[in-house]
Amino acid sequence: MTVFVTGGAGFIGGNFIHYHLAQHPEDRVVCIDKLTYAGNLTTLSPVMDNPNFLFCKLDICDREGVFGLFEAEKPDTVINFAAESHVDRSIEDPGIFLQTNIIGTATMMDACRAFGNVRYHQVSTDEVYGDLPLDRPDLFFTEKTPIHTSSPYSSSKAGADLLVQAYHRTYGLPITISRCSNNYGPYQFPEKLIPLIIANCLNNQPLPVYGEGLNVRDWLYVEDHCKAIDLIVRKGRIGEVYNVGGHNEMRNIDIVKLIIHDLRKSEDLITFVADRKGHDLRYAIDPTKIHNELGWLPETKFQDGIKKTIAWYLENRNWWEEIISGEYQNYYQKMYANG
Ligand code: NAD
Ligand code: TDX
Repeated sequence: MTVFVTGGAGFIGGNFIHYHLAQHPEDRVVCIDKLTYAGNLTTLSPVMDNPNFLFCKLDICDREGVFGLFEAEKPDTVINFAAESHVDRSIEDPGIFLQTNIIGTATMMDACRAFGNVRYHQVSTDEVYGDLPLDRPDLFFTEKTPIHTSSPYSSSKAGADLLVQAYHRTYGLPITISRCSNNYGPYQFPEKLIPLIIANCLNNQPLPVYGEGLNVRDWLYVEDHCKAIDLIVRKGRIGEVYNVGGHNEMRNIDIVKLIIHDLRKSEDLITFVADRKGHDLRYAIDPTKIHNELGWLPETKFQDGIKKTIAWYLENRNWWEEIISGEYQNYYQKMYANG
């Protein structure tokens, strides 16, 4: 089987490629990635020499390039991870989010249709459901929760998600969709909360916490997300949406303190900064459907996953130091200057 993985030089796509080649060594994996600021070829260096792996630098919005690659490689399955993924960047400049997340998704599905209705999986997000109130711990997102977005990022992901459902209903494209909660683990770009806090702790820099740090996220170790996607692609029902989440809700401030204590740093590093505009209060996934239908359950407990993640950032300083010393510095200065 030949699998196209878009966005494979990024955090989750990169972890997925490592997982897939280890679990299914008989498959051929072709990675399509534009190598934006978030793409990093070092993440893929362990598999670059694998004869069953091919890397292709390509924009998923480049119709001609995408159709050419389908013609040459004849994929059986496409898994679309490629996206602009950072909420704060979408608030600064939404345009590229609409382009990559919506037009890019349509382009990949058009190619799937043109080459014999290729099996397509969309990596969506729990952010399409908007948020839940902090004082209603009894409420969770199910697959039936209405789409109700807050940021340009989540709106662009919701647009893509709906388009995927439309291609199934209108053209019969064989699709599935996963909507996952917040991931953490190796190879996550240090603009996101957990790697940002680890990197700043290690450099004794202030730790920026938005608002009062009371917003709640439902954290899942990235490998558990990869397992869920692999299961859905192989055994999921065509046309269906599956929520993926770990029942592991935590307040941002508690995550920050946990990392501080693990690294034996001081809570004095915590700096409360201006809140994110439109900041979602709480995400919480109900994963009953994927559990009942496909037997999926998260395997990594947060206490273990966060230790593994911190150890990875300690052992792979080159990977993230190279990022934070480059162009990313300009972004960081702009975003956190008035903290
Ligand atoms: P990421 O930003 O780390 O990686 C995105 C990758 O996509 C990068 O390698 C980038 O170069 C590539 N890319 C961007 N635009 C492209 C384009 N036009 N053409 C080809 N490649 C392009 O993102 P991530 O955190 O790994 O997220 C992957 C997917 O999972 C996204 O679709 C995101 O919406 C979804 N998701 C993420 C989380 C999370 O917690 N990170 C949770 C749920 C869902
Ligand atoms: O410096 C910070 N300080 C802070 O308090 C940053 C970067 C974040 N935060 C807060 C905002 C959120 O409440 O931490 C929480 C997590 O923030 P992010 O890591 O930016 O993730 P989030 O906005 O929750 O979105 C993530 O989960 C869903 C991914 O980035 C998305 O791609 C995914 O769809």
